Amino acid sequence: MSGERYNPREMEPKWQKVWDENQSFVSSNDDKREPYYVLEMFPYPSGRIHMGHVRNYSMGDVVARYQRARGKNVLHPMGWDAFGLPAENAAIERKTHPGTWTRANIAAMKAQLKSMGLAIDWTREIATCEPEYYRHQQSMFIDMMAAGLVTRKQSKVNWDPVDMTVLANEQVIDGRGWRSGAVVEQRELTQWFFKISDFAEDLLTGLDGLTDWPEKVRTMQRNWIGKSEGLRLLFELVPANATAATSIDVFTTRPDTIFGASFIALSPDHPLTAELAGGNAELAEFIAEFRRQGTATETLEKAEKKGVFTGLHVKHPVLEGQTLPVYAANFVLMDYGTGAIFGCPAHDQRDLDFARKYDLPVLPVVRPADADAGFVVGDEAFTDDGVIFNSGFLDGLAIAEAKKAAAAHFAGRTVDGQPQGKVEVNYRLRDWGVSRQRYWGCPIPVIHCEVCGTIPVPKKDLPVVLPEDVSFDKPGNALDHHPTWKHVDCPQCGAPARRETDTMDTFVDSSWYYARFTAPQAETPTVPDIANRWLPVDQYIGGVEHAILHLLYSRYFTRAMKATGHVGLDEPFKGLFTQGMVTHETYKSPAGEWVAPADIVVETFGEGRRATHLTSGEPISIGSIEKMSKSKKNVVDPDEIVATYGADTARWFMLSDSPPERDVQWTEAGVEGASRFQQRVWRLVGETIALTEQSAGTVRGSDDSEALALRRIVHRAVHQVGGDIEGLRFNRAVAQIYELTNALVRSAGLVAAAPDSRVDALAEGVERLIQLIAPMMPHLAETCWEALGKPGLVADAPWPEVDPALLVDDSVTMPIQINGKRRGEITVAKGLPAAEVETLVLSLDEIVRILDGKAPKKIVIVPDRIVNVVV
Ligand code: ANZ
Ligand code: ZN
Repeated sequence: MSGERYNPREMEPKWQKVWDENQSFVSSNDDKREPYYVLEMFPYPSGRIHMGHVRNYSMGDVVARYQRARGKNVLHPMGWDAFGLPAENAAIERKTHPGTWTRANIAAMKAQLKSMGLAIDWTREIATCEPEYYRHQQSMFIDMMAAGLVTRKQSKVNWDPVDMTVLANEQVIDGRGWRSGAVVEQRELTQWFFKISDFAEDLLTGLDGLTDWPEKVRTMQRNWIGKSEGLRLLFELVPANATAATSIDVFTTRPDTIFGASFIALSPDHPLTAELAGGNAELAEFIAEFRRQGTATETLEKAEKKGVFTGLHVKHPVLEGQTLPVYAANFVLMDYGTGAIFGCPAHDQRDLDFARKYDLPVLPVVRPADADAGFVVGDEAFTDDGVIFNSGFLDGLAIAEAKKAAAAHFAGRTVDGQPQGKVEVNYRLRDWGVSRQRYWGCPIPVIHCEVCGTIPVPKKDLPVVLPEDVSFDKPGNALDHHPTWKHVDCPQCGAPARRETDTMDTFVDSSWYYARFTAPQAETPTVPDIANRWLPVDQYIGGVEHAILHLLYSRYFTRAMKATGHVGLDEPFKGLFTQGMVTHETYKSPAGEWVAPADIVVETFGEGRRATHLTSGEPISIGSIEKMSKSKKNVVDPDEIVATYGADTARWFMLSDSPPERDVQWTEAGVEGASRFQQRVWRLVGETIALTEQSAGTVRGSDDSEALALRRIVHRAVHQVGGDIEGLRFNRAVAQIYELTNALVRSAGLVAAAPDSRVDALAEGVERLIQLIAPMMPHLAETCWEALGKPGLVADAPWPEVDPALLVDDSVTMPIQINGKRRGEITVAKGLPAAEVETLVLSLDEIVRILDGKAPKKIVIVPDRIVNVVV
């Protein structure tokens, strides 16, 4: 075998077949070994895998293979997040069915994933678009309805007035419908919600226990839940009979700034605003404009702060005889707090912008601790900590104390027969609207009957299956347009009734798939005993773009499944890892068009690099390094990489270059380096086999400190690579393996020069090396394992044992001086007593030669330090 190059194209399919036939990665629910569940976020079947997938799945695969070798019963499944809008768009473009497109994509991507040699239990594969999956989701929806976790309420949707249809957020481009180009409006529709806000506090405190999650993800979730403790404060309208209401209820987190209040602002959606708009054309126009603008948080934050005076005033709650004007303002949202605020421009930037525009007073009431009473605010609100001033009974207090004092003050007063101030906790987290007016999603299993109302589909009638014969000729919800599908008899009274035509947000599908994997063929959504044994997922790996919604929804859904008896736990993911992106240089033609890496050649000259177009020969400019994306064409196709270099090379490179949480730059040189390493390992194995054969039957040297040194290196590498994989420091594991390989190659050279001395240590070391690379380059490892004559598959071999004695570096090297001159050195065990060191020194060839038969006059030994011989 030696001398032949390793051929991944031949070996990779071979081993994939062997693993398949042996069912190597099929995990049993009855296995008594300790379970370990590793999961990568399942892909959307867009058509082809990209390098980001390769990186993500390579990491998960290393963990899966490593934990298997550690003797765990590993669950490592794969599935498809298969519902969603792109399939409908493809159906429109290609005149096909969304299911046809989706299933073809799944087949193509599955073949690609298989070519990567992933240790996946494909018997557990699920696709969320199949009735075998979504029937269980419907069943849980019904359970959740019964448990009071689901509600129906009015909510805003994007409405395309030309196509007469609801649009998904992605279908609104710069405020216009993607197909009609019409300006999108906001409309109120009755929609289905999961009452996730009931779980706000629990989802928040639960984060404290997720210590194996990145801190930044926990922070993002905390901010998203957005707990704020504040005060509900009533402001009396003057005169009292100006409107039907007699007071305005605001929510504030800063009651300490009440003396700095200069206006009240209502949301354009506030009922009082609507009431007043009846007699106020300017206000009515303002509301209409606000509705057109949309309520995406980003739009709101960027939009200029604007408002309209309503004509109303309220009594200043602490300054006798003064009043505050009431505005309607575009930066106050109806669905937070009470939809009304008091504005304190000196200490809130939005209020300040607003006050400057409408010439309202800016009265500072908090000053920096080192400022005096002359402190004023310019264009920037003062929002830091400080001392209260200009504030009557609050003067001199710190903010926290002033908040308490203000709360106590208003609790003791009444407006409209109620306490003027009430302490209240608010959460930014809104209920989860799951209704989508789209075809390609899980039908909401509900029937609307004129007599009985809205009733769940009886479980025996599940699944509610999507009709196959749909047309996408008309814009909007093809399910709703279907001629017959929605017409059913009421399961309760038998009268003609109507099916719900909303389908579920695809985030619902991905909120419980990890639980379904534990019993993917079960007749119930889960088998609780089995789910509880596998869950929580020990290690979840995916992109940071899912840090908020997917992970929060999954955490909620697990709680909802617990409440309905489907699982017995709260938190689905024990460990979370968010990997960085794969980047690549960008290239542009002289005409300014993006050019793909595959279409160019790059030459290096000295320090510089020059790119030219492969076919046209045009000079190509080399641009910045960006996340791989189709729009910039800076992508490399995993299929091509696998065809050229093999899957192992791609996997190795994805793991090697940067820490896994950071971005990794794909370069030609990098892949080639990985490929060369593969050949180097293969050559080393060949040499080792030859050396072992040559030395068979020869007598090994006894005292062999070189062999011991090599064994130390090997055991240390085994130890460290294991630790690095457990800590998900794949790049460090790779670096350790490189070092080990270097040491083994060096040692093989020495053994070849002086046969038979260290050959056993070398053989042991190479065997270990193969085990260490097996999680990362599994095909190469199997090939080497077989060549080394090891029985079975390396995929089934236990992780090598480490001899702890070989881990501690317990030797010291002591210089030997003869008559004050350094003449040699000796390596001995640390702390070896002087008498024993003396014996060893006197037996050294060199010393024997120098002494030439005479006894030394004196030997002085400082243990672990130095040997002095006087002759
Ligand atoms: C007076 C005040 C003075 C405020 C001050 C801030 C600074 P968080 O912490 O995010 O909960 N607010 C209340 N409801 C609002 C709504 N529906 N739309 C927009 N803004 C709203 O923010 C709470 C603060 O945001 C509240 O405290 C209120 O303004 C504003 F120097 O009240 B504050
Ligand atoms: Zn009925």
